[in-house]
Amino acid sequence: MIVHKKLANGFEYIEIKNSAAEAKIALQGAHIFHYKRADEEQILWLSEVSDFEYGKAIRGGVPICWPWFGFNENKNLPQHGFARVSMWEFIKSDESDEKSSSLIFRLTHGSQTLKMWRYKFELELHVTISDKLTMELKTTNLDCESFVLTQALHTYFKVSHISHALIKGLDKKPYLDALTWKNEIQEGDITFNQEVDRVYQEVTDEIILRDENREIHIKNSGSSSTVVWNPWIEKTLRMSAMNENAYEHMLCIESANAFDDRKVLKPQSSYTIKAVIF
Ligand code: TA6
Repeated sequence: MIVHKKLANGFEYIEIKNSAAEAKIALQGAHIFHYKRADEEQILWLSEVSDFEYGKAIRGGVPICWPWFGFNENKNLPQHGFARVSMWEFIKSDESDEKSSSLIFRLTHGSQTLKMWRYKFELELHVTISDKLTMELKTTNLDCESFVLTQALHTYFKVSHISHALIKGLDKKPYLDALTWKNEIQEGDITFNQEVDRVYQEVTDEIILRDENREIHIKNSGSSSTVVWNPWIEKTLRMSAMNENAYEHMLCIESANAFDDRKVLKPQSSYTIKAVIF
């Protein structure tokens, strides 16, 4: 079942339910903010105090960072790009399989985007909601010149407690520590006892998030960089739409094309980044 819903303030989202899972996807940003498999705990974390207002990114779920990851050289432009605060078009859905629902959302250039980023583009998110959450983000360059693209599926995962969380699959990978701007090498699994904000490179294997007796797998394609982030105590206090203890129950594992993993798209070419969470 796929239902188009609207909050009292007019904020629109799509609600999806099938025999395998349920999800909610806002039209602003094609932002998946709820994904839950049947008879299981929520997999995505959503802030209890998230905004659901046009022009403000939802805090949690899977914000789409596009067409730049991080800050733009023009500091007047939004961090992580404009896609997540733009209104996307819900193009179509397919519910032919009772255990799987597929949806397509699209964003194309317009007067607002051209003011921030001068290129013509088409951006599509293909989402499949089943016992897996599959997200494919396809960028097509409709302009007459090449452009540089950095992006991320900035996925917030819910954890029982950050002290129980452990990330496997990044051992020996080089990473840029965004807290020190130093290049480091990961030693062993990632655990959390302080703020962590790292951009891993040369990522090829499946990443596993282990939380008590639960394992979540993330399989990426079209991406060799992964961002791992937990704001810990101090940064959480400075973040918008996060309760002070929010850091205890979330962490981000972001499938990205960031820093050295940036992409250059020639005119009429396309590039797809894909993440499967299961
Ligand atoms: O991906 C990690 C990060 O860049 C953090 O440094 C933090 O800024 C986070 O993204 C959230 O950014 P946002 O713009 O959503 O508040």
